[in-house]
Amino acid sequence: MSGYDSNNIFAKILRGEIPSHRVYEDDASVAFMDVMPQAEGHVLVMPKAPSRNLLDADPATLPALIATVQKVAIAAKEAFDADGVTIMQFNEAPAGQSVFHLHFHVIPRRAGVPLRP
Ligand code: D5M
Repeated sequence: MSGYDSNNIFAKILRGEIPSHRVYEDDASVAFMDVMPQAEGHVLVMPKAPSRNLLDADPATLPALIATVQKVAIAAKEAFDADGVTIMQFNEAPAGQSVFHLHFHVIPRRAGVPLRP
């Protein structure tokens, strides 16, 4: 499967057509709270550019995007007084992707607290 469907839910969030709780935004990326958090403070980071997933992304856009992931991870760890941060990213449905606009999960972790399924 390949290609980009501009009706995906994150594209609608980017266009402001559906609400989201944005916690960070710059010229190239947006971070917003996950509505099905696997731990307290679960944030999603996505590029504004229309990429289906990492396999589909323009490599030139990735340094800025991963820098945003790092910035959000540091802020989330601090804000939620976490002991660590899990970063997850899925490509295509068999690998766990359910929304087909590139995004990274940024999940603050507390010692001894497993992720919610
Ligand atoms: O994960 C897609 C993630 O997107 C999953 O954790 C739920 C989350 N999600 C779905 N709809 C919304 C809205 N409307 N706002 C915020 N978060 C949302 P994947 O990596 O594709 O498996």
